[in-house]
Formats: sequence, structure tokens, C-alpha cells
Amino acid sequence: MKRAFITGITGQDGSYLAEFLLNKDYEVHGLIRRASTFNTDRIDHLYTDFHDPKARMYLHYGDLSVSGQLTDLLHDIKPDEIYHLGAQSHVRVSFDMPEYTGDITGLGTLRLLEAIRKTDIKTRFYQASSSEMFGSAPPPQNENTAFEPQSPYAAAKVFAYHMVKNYRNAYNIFACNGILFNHESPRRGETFVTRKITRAATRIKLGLQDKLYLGNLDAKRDWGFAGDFVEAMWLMLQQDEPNDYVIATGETHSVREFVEKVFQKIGLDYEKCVEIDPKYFRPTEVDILLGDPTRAKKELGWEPKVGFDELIDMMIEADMELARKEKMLLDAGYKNVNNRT
Ligand code: NAP
Ligand code: F7E
Repeated sequence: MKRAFITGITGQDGSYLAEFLLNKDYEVHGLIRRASTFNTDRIDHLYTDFHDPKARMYLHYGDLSVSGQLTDLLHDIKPDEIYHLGAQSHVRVSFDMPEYTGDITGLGTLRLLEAIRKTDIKTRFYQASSSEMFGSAPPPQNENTAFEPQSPYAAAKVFAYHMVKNYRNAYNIFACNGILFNHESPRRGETFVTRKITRAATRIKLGLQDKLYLGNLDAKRDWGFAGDFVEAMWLMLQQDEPNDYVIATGETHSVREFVEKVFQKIGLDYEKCVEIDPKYFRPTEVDILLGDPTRAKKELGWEPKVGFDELIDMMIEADMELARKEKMLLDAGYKNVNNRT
């Protein structure tokens, strides 16, 4: 049985990847942060009490800021594959918390690479690199496009990307950068734009809120489905040689197009509900991302399965269900605790 270690297992991608690996009969170990509230919602359906002999998923407390503990964990678990997904992953927030973002999103990767080097375990390493690294580079972007990062988040990811290449060359570690373009799902964090839109539109439809406040509607993104993208992470670690791969759909759409489509699909006029709040503008914006996944198609045999419209339908359906439940609770006298975007 193969053993995987996932940082960021409680996040959107971590939850889909854990599901994917458990289905492939892996033993899955995940790093989680101690919090005063439960933060394992996205993986609760996968968890079996570790006293049960059939348990195949184990969670370990830790933090990407603490190198000694990461080293101890790798030494004890000795994973065959490491999927490093943990990060302060919000671009807008990275302008408010640049130092923290550099520490967790940038140095966090270096701490893990050092832990591999020091423990000398034989393992394969996946780094969650990002299309944000391309920043203002003109589209389409592929593995040869020069990075022009436009945020502390993107700069931290560029640092991590180069450390991965350096450890691959210097210490012969099987380490890959997956340069993933935006990928979404019903499990997407509620402050990322797609989920913020589907969540608000469904709540507006059921009379739970009136307005949706957004920032720049002209930005364009190459949006895919997270469930498809985690398969590409796994494929990268199954190759004979480590390499870096762009993972994208090859289509780009504006935020305005996304919002218009969502509202139109549920029978509302977005222009009556959406207002612009400059609070959501970024000091420097990434105007257009459009990935060219030719290498991944050729070498990994990877292709996205879920298209733009299907992704939107999937997200609307899940959020409509959530809004219905919320309405039921409100009608039964519970307080509204969900209006926080
Ligand atoms: P996400 O939902 O924000 O999940 C981030 C994960 O990192 C969560 O499990 C979070 O734990 C964990 N984390 C944050 N700070 C940590 C710390 N100090 N120590 C340990 N764990 C920490 O992100 P995602 O969308 O799944 O993305 C996964 C990775 O891919 C990230 O590295 C992201 O930057 C990168 N990426 C994402 C996309 C995308 O479109 N989704 C595209 C390219 C690259 P808590 O649950 O406790 O907060
Ligand atoms: O913004 C615009 C915003 O926050 C998309 C992360 O997963 O993907 C993600 O980063 C666009 C931007 O994602 C709002 O200005 C307008 O142009 O959903 P987002 P992101 O910044 O592209 C990359 C690949 C990652 O690696 C990151 O980890 O939408 N936008 N109005 C808004 N964005 C937000 N969040 N909220 C708004 O109200």
C-alpha cells in the first residue's frame, strides 16, 4: 500500500486529493492546524476513527511555520509521495499579510524540502505552484512563459517554485511543480470570487440577502474543476522523471461573464443585485490568465473533463441546497450567521 502525506488536506484541493488517493488504496496522512473550532468539514466524510483497523486516513497536528516538527513527521510517516498544498492561498489577503504569506506560502515549501533532505527519505514531492506566478505576462501562458508576479502571494509562490527546481537539481529529489490555473468547486472557499458569486446568487434567490458586492469584473481567468485538477497532481508523481506542468482548461472568461451566467441561470438580473465595492480591488491586478496545457496533455495524458457551464451548474446546485437549509433554519428561528463575504 502506498503512503501519501498531504499538507492543506482540509482545503478545497486537499479534500478532493484525499478522496482520490483513498480510492486508489493509498494510506493518507494529512497535516491539520489546531483551531478552536472544527476545520475538517471538507474531509469529515472520509474520516474513520484511527482505532478502527480499517482506518486509512490519519491526521497530524502541525503548522508549516515549524520546521522541526515537519521533519519529525516525515521521519515517522516516511511517505512515498508528498503533496504540498498548504498555503495562505488568498491573493487579496496577501496584500494585507505579506510577511505571513511569505513565511507560510514561500518558506513553508523550503521547510518541507529541507525536511526531505535531512531525513533522506525516498519520496516524491508535489508543489502547488500557481498561474498567479505569470502575473502580467501576456497570454497564453505555458511552462516557458517568464513569471511577472503581481502580489505577495505570487512572489512567495515564485520563490517556492525555484526552491523546488533547486532541490531537484542539487539533491536529486523527485520534485515537481504543478502550475495550476484557477480551479473551483462546491468546496471552494467562500471568499474566492466564483463561490462568492454562486453563494450570493442562490441566497438572493431565496430572499436571504439583497446585494452582492464585488471588485474588478473585467479580470479574466481560466477556470477549471478542482476534482479534475487533483488527478493531474497524482499523474505528475507517477512519471519516470520529475518535471513542471501547466494544468489549465485553455479557455478564459471574465468575472462579469461568470456573474452574468450564474444570475441568468437562476432567473435573476445581475445588474440589479451586484454593486462594486473598491475594497475588493487589488493594489496590482492580474488582468488575464489563459493556460496552455499542451505538455500535460502530451506527457501525462491529462485533459479536463468538466467544462465551464457544467462547473457553474454544479456550484449553483450545491449552493442552492445550502441556501435552502439555511432558510429552513432561519424560518425555524435560528439567527443568520452566514452573511460574511
Ligand atoms: P485552500 O482551500 O485555501 O486550502 C489551503 C490549505 O492550507 C488549508 O488546508 C489550510 O488549513 C492550509 N494552511 C494554511 N495555512 C497553513 C499553515 N500555516 N500550516 C498548515 N496548513 C496551513 O486552497 P486550495 O484552493 O485547496 O489550494 C491548494 C493549494 O494550491 C494552495 O497552495 C494554493 O495556493 C494552490 N493553488 C490553488 C489554486 C486554485 O485555484 N484553487 C490554483 C493554483 C494554486 P486550514 O483549513 O486550517 O485553513
Ligand atoms: O479572484 C476578481 C479578482 O480571489 C479572481 C487562488 O486560488 O487562483 C486564486 O486566486 C478574480 C481576481 O482568485 C472579487 O480581482 C472581483 O481578478 O477568486 P479570486 P485569484 O486571485 O485568481 C490562483 C490561481 C491561486 O493560486 C490562488 O491561490 O476575481 N474579483 N471581485 C474578486 N475576487 C474576490 N476574491 N472577491 C471579489 O469580490
